[in-house]
Amino acid sequence: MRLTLPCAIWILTLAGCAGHSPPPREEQPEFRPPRGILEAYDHDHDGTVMRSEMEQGLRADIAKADVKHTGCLDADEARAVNDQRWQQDQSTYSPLVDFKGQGCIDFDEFSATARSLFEQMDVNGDGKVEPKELRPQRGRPPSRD
Ligand SMILES: [Ca+2]
Repeated sequence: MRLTLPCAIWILTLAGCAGHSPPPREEQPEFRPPRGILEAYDHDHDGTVMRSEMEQGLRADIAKADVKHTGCLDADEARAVNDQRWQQDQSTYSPLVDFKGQGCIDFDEFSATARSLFEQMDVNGDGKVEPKELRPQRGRPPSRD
């Protein structure tokens, strides 16, 4: 593919800008990876989070939040959980979302964030997130074996 003239000019313009130093960045809040969400479910503190461990923890958490014992968090209950999450850690804050649109937060919706994080971090797919998966070394992806 040949470069068209406007495209070539655009590339030259970009190259010309590359010599300038970027403006100083504003102070960023400390970034904490969301692995803390999973680590909270390491009930026996052995450094490895089993899927069953996480599911049990999620069950306990929703039971605690479900103060009206309906099995589905209404707006008040969901707000209480969201407020608490926000206060605990703003950098990993993930609000409960009624994505099924049923007017309350059921266990699937309640668990969605932790479950998807688990899927991402369980690199070798063995149903547990081990220390090497929680804290992979910089520049090296965790091995799959
Ligand atoms: Ca694993």
